[in-house]
Amino acid sequence: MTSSSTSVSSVLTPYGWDDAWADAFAPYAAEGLLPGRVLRVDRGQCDVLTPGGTLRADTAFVTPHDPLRVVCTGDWVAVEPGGHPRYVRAYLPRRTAFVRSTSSKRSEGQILAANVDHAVVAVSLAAELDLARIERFLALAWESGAQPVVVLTKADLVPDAVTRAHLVQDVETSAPGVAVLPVSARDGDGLDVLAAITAGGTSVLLGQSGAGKSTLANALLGEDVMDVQAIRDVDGKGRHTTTTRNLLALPGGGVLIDTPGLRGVGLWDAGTGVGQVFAEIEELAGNCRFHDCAHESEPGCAVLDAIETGDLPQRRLDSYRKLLRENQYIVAKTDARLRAEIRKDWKRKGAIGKAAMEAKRGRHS
Ligand SMILES: Nc1nc2c(ncn2[C@@H]2O[C@H](COP(=O)(O)OP(=O)(O)OP(=O)(O)O)[C@@H](O)[C@H]2O)c(=O)[nH]1
Ligand SMILES: [Mg+2]
Ligand SMILES: [Zn+2]
Repeated sequence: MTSSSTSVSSVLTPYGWDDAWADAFAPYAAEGLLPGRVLRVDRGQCDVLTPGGTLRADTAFVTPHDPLRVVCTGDWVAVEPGGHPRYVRAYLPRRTAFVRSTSSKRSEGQILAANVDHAVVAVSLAAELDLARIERFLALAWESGAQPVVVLTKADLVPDAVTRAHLVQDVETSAPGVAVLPVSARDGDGLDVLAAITAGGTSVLLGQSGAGKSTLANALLGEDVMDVQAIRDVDGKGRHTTTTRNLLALPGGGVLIDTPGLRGVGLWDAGTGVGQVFAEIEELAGNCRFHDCAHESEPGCAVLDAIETGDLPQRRLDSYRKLLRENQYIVAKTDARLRAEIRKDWKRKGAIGKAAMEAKRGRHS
């Protein structure tokens, strides 16, 4: 018993394995399945780090029709010890999950990373800051259950300390409760602070293509593991250097998930996250005369008062309203879709059940 459990913990612990995961895995261990963490998912196959090494496994067994229930990088899974193909049989209940909707017009959820402790939003200082986009990423980051961090990359391109400090401050006002770190992979500035954060638990790097995520990953790894490429067009639309989500163990402890660039992120049932991004507005709202104040023209509105005095930028309130509206729209659409989805699920299960019964009967007769 000791030799196998020792190897389980010595291999998997650096990847985040702990007693709670072991407990959750116990029923699968009893079935002879192997525990592992998903390093990468690619067209129905995934690489899983197990105590015996990295295995390739098929994900088809784990409800492939629902994009939120597919196996994802960062998942802890129960995988078959052998077989052609070898299947992932289940994933353990996720502690956190970063989910976006693939487009703000449709209500399709997509899970980008599972079991993440730090959601690192990478924003390039080479381009003009888009605070609304940062707020949107942060809403999803908070909603995921992870602690968000904003990393302002390519700080070497803003050598003037005063300008740099202003940019950091602008982002800080849009990100209450979130650390904002200027870093340069080129000259190493700020990397130690980021490394201290990523040394604990699992971190995911998120952001637009060309933001410098993979360059940061390589800097934290101390070697060139991820491909890096110069941006060819300004908005980065024509180019995605990283194409899969990759989980990497860091030399200083902790694991890092590098992800392909995202053009944009649509909210996905992120009401709580939106509230956290605009914490100061929600706090002000507590002082409005009417508890259901819409902060539009009501008397005794503390939010409008703060706009009046300049304590709250109008841009923040506009952005808050926009994200709230978008979220309500997505949630309303999703409910209808989910209902249809669940119905389809029942039918599918019914069909599988019937097929299994028939197969059994065939075997026994
Ligand atoms: N000046 C400067 N350039 C950087 C820095 N970090 C990254 N770059 C450059 O930015 C470009 C894009 O970097 P990547 O690391 O490939 O960006 P990415 O976010 O991984 O892009 P995708 O994989 O497409 O999502 C490359 O040309 C890098 O050399 C930095 O700290 N300073
Ligand atoms: Mg990349
Ligand atoms: Zn109000």
